[in-house]
Amino acid sequence: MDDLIATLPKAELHLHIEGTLEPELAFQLADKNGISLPFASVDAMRAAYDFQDLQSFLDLYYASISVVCTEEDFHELTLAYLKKAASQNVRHTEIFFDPQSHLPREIPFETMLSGITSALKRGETELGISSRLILCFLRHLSAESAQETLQLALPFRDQIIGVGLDSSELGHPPSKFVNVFEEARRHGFRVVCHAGEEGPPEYITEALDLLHAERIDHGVRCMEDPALVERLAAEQIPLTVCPLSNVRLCVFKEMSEHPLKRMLEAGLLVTVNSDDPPYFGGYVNENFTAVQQALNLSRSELIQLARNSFTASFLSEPEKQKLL
Ligand code: ES4
Ligand code: ZN
Repeated sequence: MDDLIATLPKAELHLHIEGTLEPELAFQLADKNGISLPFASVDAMRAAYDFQDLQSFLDLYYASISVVCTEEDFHELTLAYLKKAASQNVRHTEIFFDPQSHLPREIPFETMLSGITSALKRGETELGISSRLILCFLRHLSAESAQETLQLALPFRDQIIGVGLDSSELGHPPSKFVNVFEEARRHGFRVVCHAGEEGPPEYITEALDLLHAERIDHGVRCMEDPALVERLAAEQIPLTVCPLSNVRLCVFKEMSEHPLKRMLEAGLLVTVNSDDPPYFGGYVNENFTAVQQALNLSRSELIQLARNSFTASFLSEPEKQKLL
């Protein structure tokens, strides 16, 4: 099964570039930029990846990214992820970035974007991995702050395929961001939204009906609402599921309780993704292996999941056909 997982061509659709920072690179950049990390060593940093919930992870995630400062740093971070993804036979990736976690550190929008996009170009030419970029608004911040961020992105509209919504879900429903998503859609951005990770199934419905999300990130709590499952299946709304993330953030106690297999059986268009790989214990293949073993997925279910990842992508139909 591990051979099949390793050799299947895959697309990754739920990956935060800030969340790919490996402790080794974090210490290297901290040293270079003269910034101190609250850990004595790489091992101590890794040992701190023990989370009670989404917020305890986010606190560490936002603190750690402070070492990524220059265009070159963003380039190095992104290229390291692309190399890892390519080594796991990921052929296409749609990457989130969080401008609002860098703007307060006085990093210009153009600096982060140039560092990331120049690495994505090298990914295409040197590694054969195609990519798209999705700007995520931080939902614990205000709608006004999201609006300001969108304005910064408008001159770079051609380099960013869509917008999403991430960070602390509870208490920050999609409805808070109706206006900014409306404007983003007017400018032609595609729309995705984290919903139903820690938040209730109602947030998934809001993401669909109020933000016009085309894809739901996580969405696992839809399983609490049979009518919603029926709708998601009928409309074939993709759900970008991150199994190791869900277990490490205590959405489910153990992998054997993860609903991924039941989601497939319900006819949902689910995909497997890594979210923030070093924090949660693995890249996309480790996520496939973990669910395969815990849920006893068949070869045909693994193949279905890999196919779904291309179907659910923002590639054009001819591009999908070439990769499938
Ligand atoms: C995230 Cl797992 C998760 N959920 C919400 N927002 C995030 N940002 C980075 N990882
Ligand atoms: Zn995520």
